Order: sequence, then C-alpha cells, then structure tokens
Amino acid sequence: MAGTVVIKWGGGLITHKDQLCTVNLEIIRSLAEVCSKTSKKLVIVHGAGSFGHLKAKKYRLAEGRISGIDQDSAVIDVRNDMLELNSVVVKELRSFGLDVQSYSPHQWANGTGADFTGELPLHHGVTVVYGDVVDDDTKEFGILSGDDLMLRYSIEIPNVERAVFAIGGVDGILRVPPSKAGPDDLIEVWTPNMEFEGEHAADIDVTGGIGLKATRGAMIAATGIEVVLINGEIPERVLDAIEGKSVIGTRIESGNC
Ligand code: IP8
Repeated sequence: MAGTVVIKWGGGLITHKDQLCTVNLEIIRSLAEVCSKTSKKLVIVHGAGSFGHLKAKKYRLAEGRISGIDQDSAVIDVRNDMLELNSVVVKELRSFGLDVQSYSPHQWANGTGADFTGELPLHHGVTVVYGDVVDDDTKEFGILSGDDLMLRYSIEIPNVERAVFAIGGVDGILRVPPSKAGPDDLIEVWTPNMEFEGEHAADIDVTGGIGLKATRGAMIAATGIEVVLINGEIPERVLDAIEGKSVIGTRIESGNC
C-alpha cells in the first residue's frame, strides 16, 4: 500500500497575501494537478493567507475574547472566508478526478497550538483540513494554524512517509531575508540550533510564519519522518518532494541524532 504524505499548501502560496480574500487560482490548480499525479495517499493542510490573517489580525482573534472589541462577527466572517478558500481548493482537486473530503477544524478541533484536542478526521481518499478559527475552552476562541495540524497529522496517523511544507516566493529556509538572499543563502539541511533571519510578516500574520513551520517540522522529524520545505510555485519540485526524490529545498532535521 502506498504510504501517506502530509503536505501543507502555505497561505502565502495559494492566496495573494496582501489583498483581502484573493486566491492564486493558477497556483491552486497547479498544486491540484500535481496531487493527481501521485499514488501516495495525501493529507493536504492549507493555510489562510489573505482569507484569514488580515481580519484575524484586525480583530485580535488569536488572543481569544477581548472585552471592548466586537469580535463575534469577525469570528463568523473569518470562518466563512476560510470555507470559501477551502471550497476553491476542494473544487480544483476534484476537477483532476481526486476523491476529496474536507473537514473544517472549527467543527472538530478545540484549542490552539500543538496540543489542540479533537480526533483527527481522515478520509480514505484525499483528506483536506486547514488553519481555522476554533473554539477554545480557556480563551473562548483562537486561531489554530495549519502548521499545528501538520504536526499532529504527520505524527499521529498511520504510515506517514514524509511531511512537505510548500511555501511561496522562496526555495526553502534562507540564511537571510528573501529580499537580501542570493543563490548561496538556501539552507539545504536545517536543524533547530541553526539561526536564520526568516521574514515573519508580523504586520499581516497572526500565526508563526516560517519560524513555526521550521519548529513544527523539527518536531515531526524527531519522530523519524522526513520533512522538507520547498518552493510550491514549481510543480516538479512539489511532485518530487511528495515522491521522496531529491529536490531543491530545505530538509528539516530534529538535531537529535
Ligand atoms: O495560515 C491560520 O492558519 P495558517 C488560520 O496555517 C487563520 O497559520 C484563520 C488565520
């Protein structure tokens, strides 16, 4: 039986991050096509990009309930915006003949961070989940990042061969911010003791940017699962990463071995 690959489609890859609720349809279509070319069982986790972070930031949803701010409609709006982005992802995957089932985290997960609770839903075909606004027992609600879903799916479901983080605009983890990077600045193997000046667009992002991907990636790698972070704009790299072939990008290791 083919092994399972858990793959993140970064929000900055599948949306135009600074334009509210705008999909990058070309990229979503190319990722969907790649996914139709593999015999691996896939779990796809997609990020939020401009469908989640902008409004979540404005209404401080990651901090939970804050008195004095009317957050209720923002919670509903962001959930609906994410459903809209998710419906595009699912539609494109189905258009390539894939048997896809999507599970909205606000319907099954509680709490944020790596220790969120809720049984991880799994479809016999392609499973899709995504970063979402979820209920939280202590702060009422919060933002569950797709990177935390990556961690939990990768280490808890059976037969996972590898985890792939596909991101936009960069070939992997760079030693310096992308705007200053040259070809030699790609870190081919990253371990948590290595410094890098990742750009975390804190003005836009309510989760952890590339730093959270690297940290969660290392936690996955610590269980013996291969982890690679690649440029999702290049379809051949995405397919090679899924298939476990050598690919330009950053292999993430736990540093424990
Ligand atoms: O883009 C964030 O998920 P991420 C989810 O995977 C929301 O970190 C709604 C901002």
